[in-house]
Amino acid sequence: MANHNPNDVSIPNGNYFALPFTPEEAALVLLSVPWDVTTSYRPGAAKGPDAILEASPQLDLYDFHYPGAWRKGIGTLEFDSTIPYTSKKLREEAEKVIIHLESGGSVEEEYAVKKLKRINKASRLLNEYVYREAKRWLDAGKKVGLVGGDHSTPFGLIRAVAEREGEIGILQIDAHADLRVAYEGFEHSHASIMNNALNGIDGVQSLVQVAVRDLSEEEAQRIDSDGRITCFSNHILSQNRFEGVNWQDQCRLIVDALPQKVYISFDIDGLTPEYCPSTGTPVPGGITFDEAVHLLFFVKASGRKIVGFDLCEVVPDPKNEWDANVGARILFKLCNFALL
Ligand SMILES: [Mn+2]
Repeated sequence: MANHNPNDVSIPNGNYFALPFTPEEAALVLLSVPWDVTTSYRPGAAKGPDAILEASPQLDLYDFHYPGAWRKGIGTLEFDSTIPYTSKKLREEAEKVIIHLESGGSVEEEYAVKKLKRINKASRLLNEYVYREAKRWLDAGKKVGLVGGDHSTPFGLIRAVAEREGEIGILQIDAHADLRVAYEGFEHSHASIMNNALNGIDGVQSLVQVAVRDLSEEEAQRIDSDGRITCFSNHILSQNRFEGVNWQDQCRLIVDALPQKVYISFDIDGLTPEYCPSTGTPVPGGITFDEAVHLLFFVKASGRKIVGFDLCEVVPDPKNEWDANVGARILFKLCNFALL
């Protein structure tokens, strides 16, 4: 750290943003979870952490909201290197299940049952792993951020944070509601993370969704009937905008719906697709990069505490760095807001 000159060109060192901190020295640690077993449309989120890590040293460290926040330390955790292999292997199984369902098969047929059993068991093990890792570092007094992976990956982190903090609210920026019940038979589908958090984690007292714009009827009914959920859908946000409500006032409405302790779950597809062209399930509409950053700032400026966060569904394009570049910049803002 003593030798780190933030004005020099950063030399990649295997850490996010090429920062010089060990996890022990850092106030915040990042856990990479390269896992995308249940992605339904276009895989690749398992490659997100590596790509973001590789793109991140090109960022300049000056933060316009909180200059020097990084000096508190952002550490990069070693992760279980078998995760991407298990993910790849199980993805092949999951794809067979999806093809089976798409061609009229059911999740009750033995062909699917056996595969689903294996996949669901592995997903539970992954959740346990993330929970243990997160708990270990939370117990050491650190904040923990997770870099996915698909949107199923943060379950263990949300659980560990909620256990520690008591009642928390989740701010979810996402094109999808992720309230499916065992989507395609996968208990821990990327499309089920918020259903699983609300049903499976006691401390999660509220969910505030932003930019949701691709929704099943069942999910819409769930939003209407579950008093813990407030959805600022893309539809509502656009309508307000067209009627002249500015983004600052929309941020106030969103943040007012959150409790004091906020966990941020950032699915990159919540942004407009120009910022995440390669993500697994892109949807037109969404909020811009600047709007997302202002919303995060507003959470912090309201006096709320950011107790943890994840960034998921960043899929790199092998031919260009843009998706990873945007991901690295969102990740840096998440870290800096969480550090203060
Ligand atoms: Mn999602």
